[in-house]
Amino acid sequence: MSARRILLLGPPGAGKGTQAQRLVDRLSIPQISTGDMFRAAVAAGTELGKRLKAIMDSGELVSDEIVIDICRERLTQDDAREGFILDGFPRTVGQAEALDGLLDSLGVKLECCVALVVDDEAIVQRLLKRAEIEGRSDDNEETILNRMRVYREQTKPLVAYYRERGVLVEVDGMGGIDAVAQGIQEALA
Ligand code: B4P
Repeated sequence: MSARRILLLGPPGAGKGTQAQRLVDRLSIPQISTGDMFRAAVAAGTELGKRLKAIMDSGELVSDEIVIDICRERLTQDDAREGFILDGFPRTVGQAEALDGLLDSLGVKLECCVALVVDDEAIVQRLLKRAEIEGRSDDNEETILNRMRVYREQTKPLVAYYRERGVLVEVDGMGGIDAVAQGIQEALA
């Protein structure tokens, strides 16, 4: 049986969004992507969206307060009751602690944290390629390097955080999309 309360962790461009979509198709549980939620707010042109765009274009992180509020609301919706794939959240220890409290209050536990392991060089190449295809405004070299620095300083400590809680599985993210999906399937089994 596969785990159904899942967190995908990894640097920008590791394949979190790509693999989350595969899991949605396979497990029929929702993907909760903070990046997608923020891009939707930017596209809607709200005041919050304007603030988020400036932060995302610089490669910095949105404040824990905003992120936690949005995720609390999303995780308490009906479709997340039987499972979820967290993609891009949590990204700081503060967010991880808030998630623990939220899941406790819902009477559930995170079952598996899949950490995708990818070389820095591959990340830059993937994101520059995506820039050509999708034109995302945060996929330029300067912002990518800042996102990688922010990842090392603020998000990478979560690998140890989830290892200590006994739910971490590292998966090689360097293969093709199908090979990585297979590695994740085995990790969740
Ligand atoms: P995200 O949208 O999460 O940006 P990302 O890290 O680039 O996405 P992802 O890692 O999912 O990309 P993927 O590998 O799928 O966040 C954007 C911004 O939002 C952040 O910088 C931050 O400002 C803000 N934010 C989001 N969450 C936050 C939080 N919790 N707290 C604070 N701020 C937050 O795709 C990368 C590319 O690689 C794709 O083109 C894909 O096709 C390709 N690819 C994937 N797998 C591959 C493979 N195996 N081989 C070759 N190419 C592959």
